[in-house]
Amino acid sequence: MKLIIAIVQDEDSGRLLTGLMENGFGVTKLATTGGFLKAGNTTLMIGVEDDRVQEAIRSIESMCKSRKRLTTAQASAATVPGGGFTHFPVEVTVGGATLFVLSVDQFLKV
Ligand code: 2BA
Repeated sequence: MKLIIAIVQDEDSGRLLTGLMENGFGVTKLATTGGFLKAGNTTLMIGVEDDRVQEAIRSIESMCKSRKRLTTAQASAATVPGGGFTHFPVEVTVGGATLFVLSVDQFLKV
């Protein structure tokens, strides 16, 4: 068995959760925050039999879009005329999904 940890954007999470459940996958949803953007995202924990891992990954891939987000970066005193600090917008591309696939030693319900 494997545990897929999937970090997805909130906009994709509802449809993905429904799609995975309809296809017989067990899913736990966590509200999480990305370290870089410090914005909300969603982490799904999906316990999967080995022979269904690729199917789960394909589902995630098909339901998660990449999107552009604007954030701000700070320029240091050395690069700003007159010293001090300034902020300027930076565009980053987020997603579709960040996946970790872990081997599971034991899967128990007690
Ligand atoms: P965030 O950490 O909020 O990152 C959002 C997006 O910002 C990233 O999208 C990436 O495009 C950009 N980014 C992140 N760190 C950066 C940096 N040091 N410099 C420049 N740009 C940077 P994704 O790569 O699609 O990641 C989406 C979310 O997945 C992340 O949200 C984070 O919550 C998670 N994630 C990504 N890589 C991870 C890792 N190695 N370990 C744990 N979580 C990860």
